[in-house]
Amino acid sequence: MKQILEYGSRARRSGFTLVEVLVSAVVLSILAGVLGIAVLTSGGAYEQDFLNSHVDTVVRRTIDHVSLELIDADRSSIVLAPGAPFASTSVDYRRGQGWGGALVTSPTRQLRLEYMPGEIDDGLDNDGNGLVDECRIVFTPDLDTVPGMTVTRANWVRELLEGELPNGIDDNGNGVADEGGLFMTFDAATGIFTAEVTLERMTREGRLVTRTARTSVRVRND
Ligand SMILES: [Ca+2]
Ligand SMILES: [Ca+2]
Ligand SMILES: [Ca+2]
Ligand SMILES: [Ca+2]
Repeated sequence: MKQILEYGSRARRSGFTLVEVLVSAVVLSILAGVLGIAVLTSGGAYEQDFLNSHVDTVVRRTIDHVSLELIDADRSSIVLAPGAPFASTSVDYRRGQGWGGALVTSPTRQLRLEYMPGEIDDGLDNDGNGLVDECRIVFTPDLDTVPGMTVTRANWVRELLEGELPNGIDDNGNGVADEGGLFMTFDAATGIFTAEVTLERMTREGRLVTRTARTSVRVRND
């Protein structure tokens, strides 16, 4: 009997009590939770950084394309479509392509803002991507003979320019109310063409990434 008691006593000293096991389990679960949150947070931060960089790149590339298209246009061919509520979100123009006694121009080209496929103008996120009434910029290289041949130049363009709400008021203070996410002006007297574009994406955590780029060029051909 004495031997058995001594053996039992040694066993209790070298093993773990139920309380110790439970405490260890709780500590481990807390550590796992902290680690999980850290991983998720770093994943969210990575996605945010990626989208910041991506949207920066795309908005810059989009506005550069608009500049390159319009800088060589024939000034007399530029027609902006005012179309309320998206003031001047479409431009028709012909590019100068050389001289043959007079300026030789391209067929009519067009850049315009339109709603993304699957999205309609109803104040709702129809396609469930977190963005409401988002648009895209569509380029038509030959509006005269093949108007159906188009190229999408940018997706996820904001319906209205950054800072604007659809309320009939000039929220961002640029002198125009409710201007579109592709907003263009042309001053025929000076030949100055300007364009602004706002792109917007949403992270999986629901954070918006919004970027706007602007260009101003003097159209060469008058
Ligand atoms: Ca949407
Ligand atoms: Ca919609
Ligand atoms: Ca407004
Ligand atoms: Ca405005």
